[in-house]
Amino acid sequence: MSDIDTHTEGGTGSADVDAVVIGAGFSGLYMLHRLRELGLSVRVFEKGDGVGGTWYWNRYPGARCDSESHIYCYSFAEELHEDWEWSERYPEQPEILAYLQFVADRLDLRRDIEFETEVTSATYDESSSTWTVETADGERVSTRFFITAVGCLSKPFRPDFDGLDDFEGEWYHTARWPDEEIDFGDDHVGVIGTGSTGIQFISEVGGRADHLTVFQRTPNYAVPARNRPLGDEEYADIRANYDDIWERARDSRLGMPFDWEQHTAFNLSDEEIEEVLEERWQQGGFRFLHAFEPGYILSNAEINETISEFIREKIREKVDDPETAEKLVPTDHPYGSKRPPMDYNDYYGTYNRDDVTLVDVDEAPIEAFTPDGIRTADDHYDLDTVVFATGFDAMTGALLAIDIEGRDGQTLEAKWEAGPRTYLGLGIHGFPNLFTITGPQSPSVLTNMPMAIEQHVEWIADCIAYMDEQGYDRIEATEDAETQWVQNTNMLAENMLFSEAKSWYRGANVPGKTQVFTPFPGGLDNYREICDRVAGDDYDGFELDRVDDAPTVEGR
Ligand code: N01
Repeated sequence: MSDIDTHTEGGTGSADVDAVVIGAGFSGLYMLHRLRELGLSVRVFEKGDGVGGTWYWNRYPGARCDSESHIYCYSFAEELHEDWEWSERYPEQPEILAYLQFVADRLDLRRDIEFETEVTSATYDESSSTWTVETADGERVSTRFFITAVGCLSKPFRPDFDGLDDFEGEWYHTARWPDEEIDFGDDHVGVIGTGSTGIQFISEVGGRADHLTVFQRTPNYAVPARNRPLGDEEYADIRANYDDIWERARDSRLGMPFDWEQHTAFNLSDEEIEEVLEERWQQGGFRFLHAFEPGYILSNAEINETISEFIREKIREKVDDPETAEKLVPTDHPYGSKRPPMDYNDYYGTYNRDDVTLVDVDEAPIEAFTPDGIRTADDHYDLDTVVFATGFDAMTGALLAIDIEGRDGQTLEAKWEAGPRTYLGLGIHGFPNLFTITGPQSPSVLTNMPMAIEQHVEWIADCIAYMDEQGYDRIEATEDAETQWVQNTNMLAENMLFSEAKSWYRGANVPGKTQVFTPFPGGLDNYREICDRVAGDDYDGFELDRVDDAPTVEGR
């Protein structure tokens, strides 16, 4: 239970705290810090028993971040860079978790975080303009501001296969991995899913199990990450240039400070394009997506096909058996229209091993689990362990898992029945004083996440400071602004190649989910400018007002 006063009257005229934040990952930790700097009282509720969010839960073998470590961290405090050093070009899950623990300690954040506490509902009271947030153990806390920091990829998705209850082996979901080492030594292991997670897992576990069977529905374009230790000299150089690195990352489409060889390929011959791509292939990771300006790659079908074909050829070169190679070659979607995965450990070479089998479950779908394995439309596979690398109910799943009720008794679930509707991914009409960090229709997952998170957290903190300065109690996105923002996001997505893929960006991975493109695809740089303009224009598109029965927060 909380050590703070709670009140149960559903009260008017007072609130327990200024802000409740849900989640103690990258977003929640920084939000807590910024609000505290404003002198506000804050409670953070976190379901896990420690900080970390995504990096608390995703501990599967091979879990690593595809953003480079020197930019996959907070940029706001120099002291954090001075006292932290990443060991590799891409950080492994334990190292990211250790980083977030280090930040929580350094900023003394834990004292305001209640761990192992799941928020089940949040209800808005119009007369006092407060939210009452309720937890699974029945605690109720009233707050002026309700801020979600629940992550975009945090509600795991597991397909509902017949017979799973009868399966006599073990099964795991990568996003709920046990906090202990699993020895696959003598096991026949099956893995379902070949997205970013599956690709990391497969190349890590291939060769560590007696046999690994990969159930692939859609092949992907894995680009070599080219991970390596970060040397002292390289690190000194990063430290010396951090100001410039952050400035370029903030002012970029993807929140990454990488230059491109050429803005477009319009004036290049086929040979010159090939040269650019080969150079970027050698650099690896998201630098490959910067061979040309990423927005151009993601919207020009011709150059995209050239790049897609370049990767397809690389796959064919790496896989010995031509039939297996063709199964691994993606042809159903353009490169980048689904989140591009990274290859850390010779992913494609894994399929040259005798103890690894690729099964095409697009051709012959999984029909059911049996007591000793998986039955597909044309075969049965004996398995001791099955790993679901089947992803997430992305973007909206974690928000809708909380029973959120706004003005006039409207629930978020009802409002979003036909897909999420937000203004800037930050505010929702009908849900005053609710802020959604990296919410739907903000750049979030199309960027280096910490950059998008910092921009949101800082915007929200500035907005609350502005409201307090001006004496406003309530802020709500207008219906018009919201409608225009949703239309704008959809229009941008339709004009890019994203519309050609069945991706989790559009909710296509979860049966029955409304399919609508969810992140804002216009770039973090443009988005930042829009948000700054909105704030500079007295929060254009939001309605701000005073409330007669506005709450006071005790003890502040
Ligand atoms: O999930 P996914 P993920 N039968 O949804 C398959 C981030 N991430 O966990 O493509 C058979 O991409 C599904 O098949 P298909 C990153 O943003 C970040 O891998 O739908 N297969 C697909 O192959 C990433 O994009 C890092 O046809 C089924 C797989 O399961 C996001 O997380 C590291 C199926 C799911 O792939 C999600 O990645 C790792 C079924 N019924 C992940 N249902 C970082 O670097 C689903 N599949 C930070």
